This record gives sequence, structure tokens and C-alpha cells, in this order.
Amino acid sequence: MAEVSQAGVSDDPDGGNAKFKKSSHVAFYRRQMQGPNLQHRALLDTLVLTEKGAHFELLESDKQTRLLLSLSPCKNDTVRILIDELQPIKARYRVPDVVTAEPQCEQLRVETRTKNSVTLSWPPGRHQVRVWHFPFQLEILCENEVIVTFNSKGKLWFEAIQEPPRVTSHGSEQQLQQDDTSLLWRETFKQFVDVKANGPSSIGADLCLHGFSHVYGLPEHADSLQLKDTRDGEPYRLYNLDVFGYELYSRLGLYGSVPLLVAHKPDRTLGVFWLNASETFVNIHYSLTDHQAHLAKRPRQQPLTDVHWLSESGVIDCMVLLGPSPQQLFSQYAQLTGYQALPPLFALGYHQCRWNYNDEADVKAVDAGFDHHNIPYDVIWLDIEHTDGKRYFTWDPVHFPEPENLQQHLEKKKRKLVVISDPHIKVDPNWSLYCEARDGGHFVKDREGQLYQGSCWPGKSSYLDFSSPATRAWYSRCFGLNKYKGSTPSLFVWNDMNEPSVFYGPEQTMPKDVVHYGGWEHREVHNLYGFHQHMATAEGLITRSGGSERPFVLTRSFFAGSQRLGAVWTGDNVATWEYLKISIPMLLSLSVTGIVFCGADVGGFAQDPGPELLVRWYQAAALQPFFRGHSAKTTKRREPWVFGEVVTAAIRTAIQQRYCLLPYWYTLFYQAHTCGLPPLRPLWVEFPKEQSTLSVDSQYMIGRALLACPVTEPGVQEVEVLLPGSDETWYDIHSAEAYKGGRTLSLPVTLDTLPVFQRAGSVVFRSTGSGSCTAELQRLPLTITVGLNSQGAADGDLYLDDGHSFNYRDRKAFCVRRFNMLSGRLLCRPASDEGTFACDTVIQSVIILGLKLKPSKVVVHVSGTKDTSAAFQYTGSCSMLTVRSLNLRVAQDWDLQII
Ligand code: NBV
Repeated sequence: MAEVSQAGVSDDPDGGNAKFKKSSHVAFYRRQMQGPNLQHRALLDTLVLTEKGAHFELLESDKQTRLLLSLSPCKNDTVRILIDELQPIKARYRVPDVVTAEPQCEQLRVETRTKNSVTLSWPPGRHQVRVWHFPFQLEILCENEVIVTFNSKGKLWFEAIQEPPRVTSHGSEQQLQQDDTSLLWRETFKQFVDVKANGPSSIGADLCLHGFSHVYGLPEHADSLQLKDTRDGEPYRLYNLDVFGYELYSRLGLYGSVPLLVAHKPDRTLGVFWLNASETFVNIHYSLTDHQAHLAKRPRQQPLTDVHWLSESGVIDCMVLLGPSPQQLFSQYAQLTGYQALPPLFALGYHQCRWNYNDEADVKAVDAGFDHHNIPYDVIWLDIEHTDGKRYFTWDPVHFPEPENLQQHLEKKKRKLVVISDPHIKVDPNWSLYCEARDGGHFVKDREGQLYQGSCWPGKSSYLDFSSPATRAWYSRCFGLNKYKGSTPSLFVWNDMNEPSVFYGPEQTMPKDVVHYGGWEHREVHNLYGFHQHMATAEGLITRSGGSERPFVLTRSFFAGSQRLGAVWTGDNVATWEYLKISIPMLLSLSVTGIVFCGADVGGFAQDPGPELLVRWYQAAALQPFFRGHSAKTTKRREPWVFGEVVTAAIRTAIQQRYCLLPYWYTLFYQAHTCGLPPLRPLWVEFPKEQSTLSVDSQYMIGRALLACPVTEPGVQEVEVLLPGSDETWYDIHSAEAYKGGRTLSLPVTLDTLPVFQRAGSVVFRSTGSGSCTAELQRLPLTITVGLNSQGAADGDLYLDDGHSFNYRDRKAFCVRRFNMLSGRLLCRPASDEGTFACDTVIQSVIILGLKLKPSKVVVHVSGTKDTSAAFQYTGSCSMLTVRSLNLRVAQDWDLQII
């Protein structure tokens, strides 16, 4: 990687990241942006109603391309718009494995027909689609209001696959270059030539989102949460790339892609999901129109957002998710692409990683360091150097001669080991795993049908073809305990470099004309590569346990649906304040697009953080889903205790507080797993009607109860925090002081603190201690904090299971308990009839915030026993009641009455 320096920028003389393309380098983007709008008409007479919806033919005037438009309205308020060639000479690629189940479609019925339009509705009277003959447009209406117009700007683009041009017998490279038509069949970037087997086959379409002026999503970019108007620069690019020390506030596509755009206005949240895995660009234009105002004879202007999607190949498969609430939108998206996998509890603990821990003694010393400094942690990680010459599934015989012993040493303390497994395989005919993969046909080929060879950590490498189900099955088997020598059930996995990263390849990735399973070119499947590796790895870990244990796999590259497979991190960031700051919008963007188990390298991967930055990073990341310290090879060691006691103490506090809050986090993950709700939420998700929240991306909600505002600047003594909701009350979790919402508050902070508030009306669950790892934590009693609202009410759920197996799913071995406070009585009851879990967990203390008067008595009522009085303490200055030594079983029904 000659052109990459540890400084986080490329050494390229052009400056910036010139090894990566701008949109102007990309031929299909230029063709669509510079070409005239194509004129399409919908042939309304061709309408056919089917059980799954309706289809029409579309005709493009110039080339007379005939397209088939299929419309499928689905039960969960989503509409699928699919456009393919009517009679293709060759099938076009359709993305497999992402949509989990064919959505249940509803029947459409014709409501009205005019000469120029047909209006169809489902369920009758509620939603409509109106198809206009010429110019072709498709409107989606909810309760008679147009919400979305497809092809509003006439950008529909569909390049039909043609026969390749005939090359004359004396056709030379030079002639091909000069010939306009041939240029469409090959494209050059720097020294790289891309030969396109199908020629030009790009697609595009625009959608107008009426009434919306805020859109989000489309990860992964190092940019703000609210997507920007792209008229002032580059479009958002979705093309998975390995971008070391990525540039900030850039629209270059990073390691993974989720082609889901989320739009929000006070009365509706809407999603547009563009299911395409080839290189994709998205342009966003925000504007105001007085068209509707004019029609309604209202002088007010209406905002709107035009979204233009452009992809290199495939079909147009566009799903519009109608919400209307943020919660419904998340659920619609999860029904389509799957729910977050429920992680094993240990995965929510703290992870300690470094490139590299040098040898077994080093690992044991770091592990002991955590105990010595009384800092909880669950997992220690090994990077590429643990292998024998970068051959994944092997161990360096000198530095890691006894891997099983090492894992047993950790397992005695209930801690785990994670090892890296990259997708490139060293070309080594003397290595059995390489030979098996080669002989089994598991590698991608070049366009001549030879094994493709690229370069990566091991030197000359072949790349596994994860798009092939047989290759995935083979790869999964490689994780079998008998096959993966030196592995034990407490070893888990990390997939890196799976964009895929290919040194010296175009944009440091795989050439687009490499050939995959089924003869598909890499260009079709590029953005799926990491997703499919992640899938095979997670499957391998499940199979290894006979199907009983939940896997944990972290991936760098991802696509829509990766949430079903594990966790994602934001790649090679840098140890500066700016990267700490950007991690928040990056994680929020992932969260609103379903990838909810996400995190950024704590401390910054490249370069060395100063102690203050390191502390602030730990504090922020302790309040984010995936929590891992990681650092690059050439950086100084930075385990939590290397900067002296003041820093160690601050980091210890942050990690311990994370562990204490794990009962709450685990419940949030259960909700993500069952409802699609992200644990990390932009403020607007919880306060959808509040304009002031729409652009906020420096603070966020953890579930519905906690608001966090990490400190992301040096030397800060006071932080401005937006407390949303003029009818809300917020309790400072450190002082228990109550603040009215609907304002910005200046809150003093020390190096040990950052602003976190509990929302009135909620209940938060904490463990009474942090233990040394999550397994120990599970045995500790809980404290619940009830934040009363102005009606003296609050509620919250707590989820419990064994923390590691699939018994919660297969045997319904779990319980969800609801804690509800009203009229001075706190009830602990089952949240539903589902699930039984024999658990001894007890609630030791109850803290009630916002109790205006000192009670005279607290009575405990446990069904089947005599009422007892509990001792309590009341702090009038912050209206806080504390009841200790309760020891009430969570699994039992009980009440606490405040008299
Ligand atoms: O495997 C080495 C690193 C890894 O530590 C990091 O987390 C990945 O994002 N890997 C990238 C490859 C080299 C980066 C310069």
C-alpha cells in the first residue's frame, strides 16, 4: 500500500484521495447526467391486475425500449416499484438474499381511469397509486394526498442490454478506443481498463418527496446525519471501498452501503429503498414549491426533496415505505430486510483490540491488566499477525503456539477471543485450505476464465466467491471446531478487508469485470461482497455449535440486511477530535438504516490520541452500541491504564457505567431484534414533531429513556445541550436534578462527566455493580430508576434470557417484565404472556425521581405474601426517593406503594 500513509491522507500528488473516483470519472454517471431526459409513456391499455399487484408496459420514445413496470402494494404499507426490460436478450441481475421474505402483497383495484391516467387503490380508499400515461409518472397518495412522485423530473433511465458491437477483423486496441460505441463497452480509470461484458446497462430514476425538507440514511459516508443538497458538490456515492483515514465531510462511499433513504417531516417518516448492489450515486435537491400552495389557494410554500438514484446495472427495484411514524418505518424496513440479530450479551461489553497483540504472553498480560485495574471487559482481539503468514484459520507457530490454552485461560474468566478472517486467501499450493478452495471452484475468475489473483496482506492472493451458496457453505465449514485447528467455542470472528480490498486494484478494490458465480460480473455484486462473507461466517459459527449458540461476527463491509448477521464498525478513523465528532452522525446514519449494532474504533485507529481525547472517546463510545478500543500497528500502546491514574480512573468509570447500564442496552437490542427499533436514535425519532431536533447530530437518544451529549471538543467546561419537548422533563443522571424541556441548557462538565439525561415518564435498569465481565454482571442485582412525568407516571420494560443461546427463540426461554408507575404505585408485571425464564435476578433498589412530597410509608406487596414496609430515604432538594435492600425477584409480580 505504497500510497497510503498513517497520516490518514493519501500520498498521491493530486492531493486528497485521488486514488478514488469522483462522479465525473464514472461513465454511466456522465451519460445519465449529461444525456437528455428520455421520454417514457405508460401504455395504460396494457394494465394487468394480478394477485401481487399490477403491471404495465412502458415505452421509451427514442430507442423504442419496452419496459415492464410492476407495482406491488404490500400489507405493511410499502409499495414496490420494479422496472425491467420487457424482453431482455439476457437476464439482468436481481439482488438475492437481502429481502428476507417476499412481502405479502395486497390486491389493487382500479378506482378511476381517465384518458391520461389510471388510479389504483389498496386497501380501498386508503392508499392509491396513480399512473400517468405521458409523460410517465407514478404518484403514491395516502388519504388523497400525493406523498411521492416517481419520475417527477423525468429522469427515468434504462439502458437495455444489447449485443456487443462487432470488432472488425483488423480491430486493434487503438481503434476500439476511438470508436464511440466501443467506448461504451470499456472504461479506463488511471491504468485500469474495465471491459464490460454487457456494455452500457445503467439505470436511474428520480422521486419527488412532497412536503419533506430533511432526508437521512444512505451510509456509509463520513458526513452529517442530515443529507446535504448535492448541487454544491459531489453526489452521495454507494460503492464499498477501503478508505484508510477517510476524508471528513465527504460523499465518497466508504466500506459499506445501505441504499435506504429516510425522509422525515412532523407528520410522516418515509423510506425509499433502492435495492441495487452495483455502483450507485444519489443526488439530493431540497427546494420549495408553491405549486401545491397555488392549487390550494394558499400563499404558503411547500418544501420538497428530489432524490435521483443512478446505478451502473441491474434493474430498478424501488420500495417506498410509507411509515407514517418513525417506529412504523423501522418495522417496515425490518420486515423487508430482517431484524438485528440478538447479540450474545458479551458482545455488548467492552472489547479490547490492537493491531496486534504480539504473542500469547502479551494477551495474558493485557487481560490481567484489566483485572489489576478493576476495569471490566469481555473480549480481547487478535489482528492479522496472529496467523501463520496471513493464512487465515492458522496460527503463528512462534507467537501463538498454544491457542487453545490461551482461549481456555480467558474462558476461565468467562472472556472471549476474537480473531480476524479476511476474504483473500494466500496463493500457496502447499496450503491445504488454498488447494481446497481452488479445487472446489471457490475463487472468483478473471474475464478470461482464469483464477483471478490480486494482492493483499499475504502477497499474491485469490478471493473467495461469497456470492456462491456452495462457497459460503464451504467457508462456513472452515469454522468447524475440528477443521479450524486451535479454535474453541469461545473464539469469535472479525471480517476485515471485505469491500473487497485489493492492493493495486482500481480504487483499491476488485476490477468490475472479474467473474462470479452464475457468470455475473463483479460490477453487479460489488456492494454485496462483504455482506455475503459476513453471512457465511455467522452461519459457520452457528453450525459449529450445532445451532445452539448465537454467533458474534464483526464486519467492515456491509449492505442492507447485514443487521441479521452481527455488528459493523466504521473502519480506519484517526485519533483526532474531528473523527470523534463525526462518529456520532456516522453511527446514527447506520442506525436509521437498520445497521444498529455499530461502533467506531475508540481512540481512533491511526495516530496517537492524547489522554483527554482518549477519555472523551471512551465516554462517548460507552454510550454507543458496539464498544471496542482499537489501534493501528505503528501507534503507541494505549490500554486504559497507560496514561496514569487520572486517565485510568476516568476510563474505568466510563466502562463500569457501560456495564451497569447493560440490562437496559440488552433490552434495547431485544427491541431491535423484535421491532426493528434502533437502540441509538436521532432526537427526531423520539420527538418527531419538533423542528429543532431535525438537524441535531451531536446528541442522541439511547432508547426512549436516555439522552446523551458526548463531549467532542478539547478543554470543555460547559456543554450546550438541547432538551427537546416543552412539555417534557429531563433528569440529569448525575445530580438527579430536573430540567424542563424545550430549551438549550448549558451544563458544566468535568473530565469525568458528560451530559446524560433521563426522560420523565421512563424507567431505566442498571446493574448494582459492573463485575469483571458480562457473565459476572448477570448474577448481580439490579437498581431501577423511575423518572416520573407531570402525571406522576412512568414505565419501561426489561428483557432477560441466558445471554448466549438460541433458547430464547427455540424454547421461548426469556421474559419481558413491565415496570409501571401510576398513582403512587409501582407495579412489576409480565409485559406479555410470551416466554418463561427461570431467573433469580432481583431488584435491589428503586430510585424514584420527581416525587414532589416526602412519603410517609413505602409498602411492598408480593403476591401470596404479607405486605411489608420498606425503609427509604428522601432527598427533598432533588425530589428523589431511594428504597434499598428490596431484593424483589424480577420474575415475580409485586407492587411498591408510596404512601
Ligand atoms: O488488519 C489490519 C487492519 C485492522 O486493524 C483495521 O481495523 C482494519 O480496518 N486492517 C484494516 C488492514 C490495514 C489498515 C491500514
